[in-house]
Amino acid sequence: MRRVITYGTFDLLHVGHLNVLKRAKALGDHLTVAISTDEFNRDSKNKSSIMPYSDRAALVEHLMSVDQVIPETAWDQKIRDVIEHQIDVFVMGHDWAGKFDFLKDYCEVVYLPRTDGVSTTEIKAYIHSSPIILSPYSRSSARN
Ligand code: C2G
Repeated sequence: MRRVITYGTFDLLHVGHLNVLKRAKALGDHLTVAISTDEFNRDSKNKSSIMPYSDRAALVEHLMSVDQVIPETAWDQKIRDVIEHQIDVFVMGHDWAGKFDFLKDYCEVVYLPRTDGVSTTEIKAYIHSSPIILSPYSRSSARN
């Protein structure tokens, strides 16, 4: 079994995320996705997601391409993940090209083209430019 891993926040899941996950899975038989926790985003990636980790993980976990979701809690967990999960291929979008070449000592490293025209940042900017409405994540009733 050829095992693939990729990492990300996957906030406001969109087709760019779907494409990289589909393409990553096509490189093997089993895909593990390490999803950045809310704390890792806040403390280390200097980014905040609209959707909490629990929702982001649930959505990604239920995608046909994805076999397993694990939390990403630190930049330096990748070598341990590759070893512990017996990973053959590490995949990231091309915006990370070269950043994870140190993993070539442990597995194949593949950078895939990003999907043009869509990003969580653009979606957030569009939402913020729209009429003011409360985020459903700030209203407990909206979640039932
Ligand atoms: N992506 C893509 N096309 C887009 C948007 C994103 O291919 N239009 C890819 C990114 O290149 C990345 C994955 O989707 O491989 C997840 O993107 P993000 O959720 O933005 O993740 P990021 O903030 O890049 O975090 O340790 C690595 C980090 O956790 C990656």
